[in-house]
Order: sequence, then C-alpha cells, then structure tokens
Amino acid sequence: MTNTRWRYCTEPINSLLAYPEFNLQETELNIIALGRTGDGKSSLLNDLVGSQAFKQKISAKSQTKDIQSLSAFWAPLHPYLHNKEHFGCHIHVIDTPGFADSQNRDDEFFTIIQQALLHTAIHKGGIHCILLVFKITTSSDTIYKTIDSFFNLLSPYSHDFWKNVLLVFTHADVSHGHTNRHQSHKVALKTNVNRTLKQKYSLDFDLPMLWISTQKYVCSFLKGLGDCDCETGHRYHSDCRRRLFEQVVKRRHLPFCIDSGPEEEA
Ligand SMILES: Nc1nc2c(ncn2[C@@H]2O[C@H](COP(=O)(O)OP(=O)(O)OP(=O)(O)O)[C@@H](O)[C@H]2O)c(=O)[nH]1
Ligand SMILES: [Mg+2]
Repeated sequence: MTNTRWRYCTEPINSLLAYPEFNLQETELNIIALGRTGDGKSSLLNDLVGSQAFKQKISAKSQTKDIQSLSAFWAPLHPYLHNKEHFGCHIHVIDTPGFADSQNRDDEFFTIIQQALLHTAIHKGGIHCILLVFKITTSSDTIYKTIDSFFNLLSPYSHDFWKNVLLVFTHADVSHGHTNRHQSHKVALKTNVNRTLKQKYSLDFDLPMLWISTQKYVCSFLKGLGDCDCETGHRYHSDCRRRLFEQVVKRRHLPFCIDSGPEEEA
C-alpha cells in the first residue's frame, strides 16, 4: 500500500481500497444504458470498457440501432492512477438505441429495449445498474418524459427496479479549467427534479445523480486557451469515474431480477 503512487484522484486512500475483492471478482455486473438519442450512452459505455466498442456520433438519428453488448474489465482509475489496471470489476454492458430519434422509431426500439431488459432481468442474473443517460443541459420536462418512457417499459412486470437506477449526466466537461460550469443546474436537478421524481413514483429515497465528461481531457495550454490545467482536469475526470464506480459496486449483491413467469406471458 505504501508503494501506491497517487495521481490526480482526490479520494482518500481508504475509501478506494474498500473494494479489494473486486480485483479478483469473477461475477460480471450487468449494466444497461438507456436514454435519448445523442445524449451519450455509447460514449459512456466505451469509457467503461476502455475501448471504442460502440459507435458514437453526433446525430439526431439514432446511431445505435440494435441492442449491442460486450463483456470487459472496468478499470475506472487506470488512466488516472499508477498501478490501478487491476482495480475494478468485470462488467457486461448493454447499449441500446435512443428514445426520441428523428425517424420516430420509438415503437420499434421500445420493443427491443424491453426485450433486452427482461432477458437480462430474467435469464442473466439480473440487472445491477440501469444507467439513465442525459446530456447535462436536458430540460426537466424532457427528463420526466424520458423517465416515464423507461418506467412504461418495466412497470408491467415489476416496480422493484428503482434501487438499480442511476441518473448519469454526460457532457459535464471541464471548460477553461472550471469544473463547476453547471453548478446551478446540478443543484436544481438534485432538489427540484429529485423531489418531483420521488413524488411521482412514490420513492422514499433520492435517485443517485452523477455527472461525467466521457471525452478525453485536453489541456487548455495545448488548446491555446490559457495555462496548463491538467491537474484539475484529470482530478475531475478520475473523481467522476470513481463516483460512478462506487454507485455500481454498491449494487453488486442487489441485482434487479424478475421471475421467469412474466416474459413468457408477454
Ligand atoms: N463534449 C462531450 N461530448 C460527448 C460526451 N458524451 C458524448 N459526447 C458526444 O456526443 C455525441 C453523441 O454520443 P453517443 O455516445 O453516440 O450518444 P448515444 O446516446 O449513444 O446516441 P444514439 O446511439 O444515437 O442513441 C458524440 O459525438 C459524442 O462524442 C461528453 O461527456 N462530453
Ligand atoms: Mg449509441
């Protein structure tokens, strides 16, 4: 432990080492990403698996047209800390087409997304995390609508999935060395949006909200925009990933499962 050289990450050493068993953990955690077209589902999953496995592109048309999945080892701190390539967990990630794409393919997509959710919840040991992905600038109304669409996919079968839901806001990039560009918006999400969601779905806990930039950090100096801000940028990126990892790992023993009955009836 004394040999560990820490770079960038602000998290105290004890908290990160609270999951040593994950270095050798064989069980895969199932993670599915859902959300509107272009909000960053594929980019987020690429970040987790550490490669460009899923196609990502700016477009109003859904770039991901099918359910795609991949197993990989998620080493969240590897790019930011020395000797952390074995710290992480095995994951099976599932990418989905976006809601509300410009070609109105919601009905077609909802069916395959629902099948993927049910299949994983029934036959694959359950879904450990359902990442509802939003661009950080998404309006509250759009967030409610998207969550409603998601709710409609699973509610005919079960209501026990909320503990496995994480709201992940992408495009929370560092800009000119500043990491708090969206501060007031984040506060509004944490307070107003969370309150509305709790009331609407009768939840007795806050849905976890996480902010992340899935893009590789580029130093302001290299971009010709000012002084080097690598330290701030890398610390921010590693903290975002560490928070996401902690939320996922917390749910390792609590996958959302459905009894085999309902799918057959569907
Ligand atoms: N700056 C920035 N760009 C991002 C971030 N996340 C995603 N993007 C960009 O947003 C665009 C859309 O990202 P995708 O990952 O393809 O979005 P998606 O939700 O998978 O989209 P569909 O597959 O079409 O449903 C891509 O050009 C990404 O590079 C982020 O955190 N910051
Ligand atoms: Mg995609």
